[in-house]
Amino acid sequence: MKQFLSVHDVDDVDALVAEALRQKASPFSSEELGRHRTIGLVFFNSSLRTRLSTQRAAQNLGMQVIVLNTGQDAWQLEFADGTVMDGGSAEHIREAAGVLGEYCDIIGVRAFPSLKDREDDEREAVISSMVRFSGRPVVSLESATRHPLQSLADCVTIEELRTVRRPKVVLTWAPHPRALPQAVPNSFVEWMQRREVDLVVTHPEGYELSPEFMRDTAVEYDQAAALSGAHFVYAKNWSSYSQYGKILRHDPAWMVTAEKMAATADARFMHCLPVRRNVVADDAVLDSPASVVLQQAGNRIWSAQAVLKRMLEAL
Ligand code: AN0
Ligand code: CP
Repeated sequence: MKQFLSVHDVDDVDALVAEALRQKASPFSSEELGRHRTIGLVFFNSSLRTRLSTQRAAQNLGMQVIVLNTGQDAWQLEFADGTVMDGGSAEHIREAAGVLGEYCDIIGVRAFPSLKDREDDEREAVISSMVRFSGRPVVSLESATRHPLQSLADCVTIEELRTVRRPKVVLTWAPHPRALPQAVPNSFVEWMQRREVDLVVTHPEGYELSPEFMRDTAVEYDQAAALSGAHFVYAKNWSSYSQYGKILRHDPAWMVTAEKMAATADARFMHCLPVRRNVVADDAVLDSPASVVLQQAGNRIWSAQAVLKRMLEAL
């Protein structure tokens, strides 16, 4: 695998899920593969799971890991070409990415959207500049529009826990006090489209995801109707795509509650984390045996390990 920016970089999703499960069963089976190889993880935004699970995955493969938190530690970067850099930015991405390419064999990047200018966010300036100017394979640690390592871990978790051949998977919008990206739901939808599941997305009007991601995925505006018969309930907030980056409502009626879970087909509760308790889902859901959020977070290691293994094999 030459890069991992979206599901479109994966030929065979089933095989990658199977690889992640093999890595989970035998974490150190490829510890020679990454010997004398270095991965650089570059964070433009906060992270707990992505940072630590990707480090664990790389270490299990025998790699060295270096981490750069650009916000606090590095020079402020310029992305636009042809600018006179007499403002706040001390370094251009052309040099910064090129330097990272000198130091690393593989580069991971996290860069959230501004949620201010849709076209600008969709250009994915940070991650595409890293691809262009580093000359190294790049793995997305969540870009402006996608979070593929999360979605792969979600596929692994559903594969482990499904009780029927073709489970009903419901992605439900949930309230949140801050404007969040569409990256997690976008990716979840495009990965689920490659799995044997019945996917339904439910959200209030105005929260329609981009048609580029949704394609022919079913939308049900009535949350109760969507949750009926669900085997997996995946909660996530996102800001509006049509009224780009806006919070249209805080409606607590969309929070996932134990009562709502009781009306499903004994569904498992999923969330990518971090989750705001009693806003997105109530304590009773998160503390119930139905919640698989920790298993899901644990699977971030094996997903990253499967991806890095494929990338190392292609070096
Ligand atoms: C981020 C988001 O919604 O994209 C990261 C989730 C993995 N969440 C927050 O900023 C709370
Ligand atoms: N789920 C996830 O990506 O978490 P972090 O933002 O903590 O990395």
